[in-house]
Amino acid sequence: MKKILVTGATGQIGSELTLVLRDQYGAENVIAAAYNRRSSTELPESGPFYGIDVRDTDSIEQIVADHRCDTIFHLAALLSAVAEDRPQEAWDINMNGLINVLEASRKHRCSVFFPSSIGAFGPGTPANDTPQDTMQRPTTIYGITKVSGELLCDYYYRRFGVDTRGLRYPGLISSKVLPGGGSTDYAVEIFYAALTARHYDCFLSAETQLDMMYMPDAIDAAIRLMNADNNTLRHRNAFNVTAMSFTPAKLAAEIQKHIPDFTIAYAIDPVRQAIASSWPRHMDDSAARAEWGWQPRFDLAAMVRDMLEKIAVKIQNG
Ligand code: AKB
Repeated sequence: MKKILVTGATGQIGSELTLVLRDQYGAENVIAAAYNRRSSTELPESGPFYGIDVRDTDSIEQIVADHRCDTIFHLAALLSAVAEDRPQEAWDINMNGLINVLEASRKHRCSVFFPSSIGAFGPGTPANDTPQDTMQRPTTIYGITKVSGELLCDYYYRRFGVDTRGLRYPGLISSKVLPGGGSTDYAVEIFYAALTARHYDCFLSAETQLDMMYMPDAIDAAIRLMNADNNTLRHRNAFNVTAMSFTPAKLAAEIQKHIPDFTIAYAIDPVRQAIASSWPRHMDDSAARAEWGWQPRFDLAAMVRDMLEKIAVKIQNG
């Protein structure tokens, strides 16, 4: 049976991934670690939980050694908008956290999952059908840490044989957890606004087109990649993956099919707009499909239907 450590376990991906892994592998075999231990009661109550700072080398190594972990999902990181506000801290957390995890993995022979992002691309990258292997010159500190992370994971695989694997996630949409400081957060906020105020002021322009994915697909992709046959992987660390690609206007129109009196207006945040405008509109994810069978389940219509149902229940229950 696998022994898994999840860092950033109380974050946007971690909160859901940890519970799915506990279901699949047994609660005692999935160790959750997070900086903010008070932001979840579900995780500490359902299995082993540690409050740690990923920049602290010793505490990561201690957990890996004590629990004899063989796999690490390293999710702890600052997202794009908050990283732009605190660039030095973003470099410190995103890069030193990763190297600590890679070092612990080298010493204890763990496999590592590292989430990269559409943020690893920049304005010089082809924006449509962005190839798997292409120019990467991001202009944000978040993107710089993601490209560096991809390269560092490649290096640990080639130099030390650490089984590192990763995905370039698009904007992620979850009915359970609010995102914290990303440039694609509008695609979650809009549902709460639609169901409560029937109106949303969007911080990106109507025509800003970006790749997106519903969280069940994002979790399935991470687990599927980590379980893929090593011999079929040619890219390993930074697979383009997408499930849908839309603009705020298109998302609003889809919501209006369910809530006809919903309205949207645009109050553009120049920082998040500049970040989003530097990212691809639609990635080519054929390498992920060919090498390990990536196949999303949710398109725009299915995601909107499910989000509205689930968030309505959440709002009703307070
Ligand atoms: C962000 O907006 O920072 C993230 C991402 C696309 O990586 N959602």
